[in-house]
Amino acid sequence: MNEPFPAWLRIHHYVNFLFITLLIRSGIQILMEHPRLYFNDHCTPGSEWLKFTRKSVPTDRLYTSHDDVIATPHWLGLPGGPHRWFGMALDWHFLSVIFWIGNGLIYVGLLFLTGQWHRLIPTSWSIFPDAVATLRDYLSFRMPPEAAFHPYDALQQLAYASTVFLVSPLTIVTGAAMSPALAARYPWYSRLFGGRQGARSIHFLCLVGYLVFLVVHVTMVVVTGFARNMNHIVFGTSDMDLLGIWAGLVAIGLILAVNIVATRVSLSRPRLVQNVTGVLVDGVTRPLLDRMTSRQCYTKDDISPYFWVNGRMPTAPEWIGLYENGFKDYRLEVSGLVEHPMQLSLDEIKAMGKQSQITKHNCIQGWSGVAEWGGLPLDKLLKHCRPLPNARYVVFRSFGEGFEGGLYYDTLDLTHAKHPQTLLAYEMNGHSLPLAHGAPLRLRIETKLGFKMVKWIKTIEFVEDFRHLGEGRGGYDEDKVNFGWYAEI
Ligand SMILES: Nc1nc2c(c(=O)[nH]1)N[C@H]1C(S)=C(S)[C@@H](COP(=O)(O)O)O[C@H]1N2
Ligand SMILES: [Mo]
Repeated sequence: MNEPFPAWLRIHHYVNFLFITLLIRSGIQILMEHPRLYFNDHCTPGSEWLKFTRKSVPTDRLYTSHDDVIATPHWLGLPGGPHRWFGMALDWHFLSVIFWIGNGLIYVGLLFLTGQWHRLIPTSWSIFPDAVATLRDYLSFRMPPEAAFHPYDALQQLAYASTVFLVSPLTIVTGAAMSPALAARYPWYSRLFGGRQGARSIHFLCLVGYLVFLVVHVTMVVVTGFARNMNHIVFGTSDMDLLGIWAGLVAIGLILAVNIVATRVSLSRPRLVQNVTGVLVDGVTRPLLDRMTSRQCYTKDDISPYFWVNGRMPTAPEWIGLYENGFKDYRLEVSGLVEHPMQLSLDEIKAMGKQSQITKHNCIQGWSGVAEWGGLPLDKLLKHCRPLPNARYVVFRSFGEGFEGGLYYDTLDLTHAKHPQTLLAYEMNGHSLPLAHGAPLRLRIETKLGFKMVKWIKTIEFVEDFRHLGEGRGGYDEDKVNFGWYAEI
């Protein structure tokens, strides 16, 4: 009756715990980038169902989502720290999730191949009344005799089964629903969870579920025959000696050590971590997401009453002079590897064409918002300026600086530049682009995260490679905050 745990299951258990710790720590840091949770995709301040900040959003001055960030301590976040380290938290989250899912699939596969599923999956409805009875015992602090735990009691079986077969899949599918590429291509998918914010909130509730599970699980392991339980999960024996406890503590120590090293290496060698995680994460996500085109067509009723702003307003006298004159003297410079370099006024850009679309904006920090954007499809501009055969990327440079100093820029490949919903937007919700949202011209790329959409565009340049620009990562936030260039998750 007290069947030992097979070796694969014991190994899986600790590998799983390692990745869960990495996921929880990086996840908390990601959450703190926009410490508000909603069940609506407008993210209007005040409509949160839960917030982790005391700050309220002022209405008398510009308040950006960058101002809302809460820095996480290094022991809590992975790697922790202010916004500057946020990209690294995403790197760890996505890297860990690949291994966590891989480990989970092996586990579930072996569970069914070896018949071990009998431990977890209830086979009789009596599980529910039995679980209630067990719960009543616990609540009255009556410990059942130790033998009652082998095999699992009803409550334990329900807790394990629901964590493995309900909470974990739900965490995965809601995580995926936050991908801007997936949500742009299949808007119905994120609607299943009540939109991006519903998915984000459920993803958070799953985190709470894991934390509760962890606390109860560890407590029960300790109070219901610690020595035997530890021998059981570490060595697969039912011995009563202390060896299992010590070996288990060593395993937990190793997991702690990996966490410490991961934090330290991230802070001291960020580029190294960015390169290694980038290869793996892009390798898995790019084939899935990079070919997706946006199929969004929201209606006027979907437009958000409030739309968060991000980025630092340009302070360059050149831009200030332009806006004081209603952007009449604005000239967009189109240069680089093109047959026809151009200098375009706003009127000329408008005369080249206009497309309107109502789409959802997804900021990497977590918030979203729906707006109607009007502008020139970038593809049309390409037909006029005619990129040369060796042109592979388009560089968008802003009048404005980023939060770490230095001009904001980003790059896009020609395929995405030609996407049907890629726009040089000069209107938002039927009016000319508001100053804070990027006047006179901003980019809209509807399958990617917000940071790719350069605001206050000054120049467009076609290049063969972007490694000679900035710090060589293809964009300001890629250079400074370690964001991934593809920006599709
Ligand atoms: N020039 C410039 N463009 C920028 C940014 C910035 O800091 N500077 N922030 C980006 C980010 S992170 C987001 S989410 C969007 C926000 O657009 P919004 O302010 O119109 O909501 O702009 C993007 N474009
Ligand atoms: Mo963003």
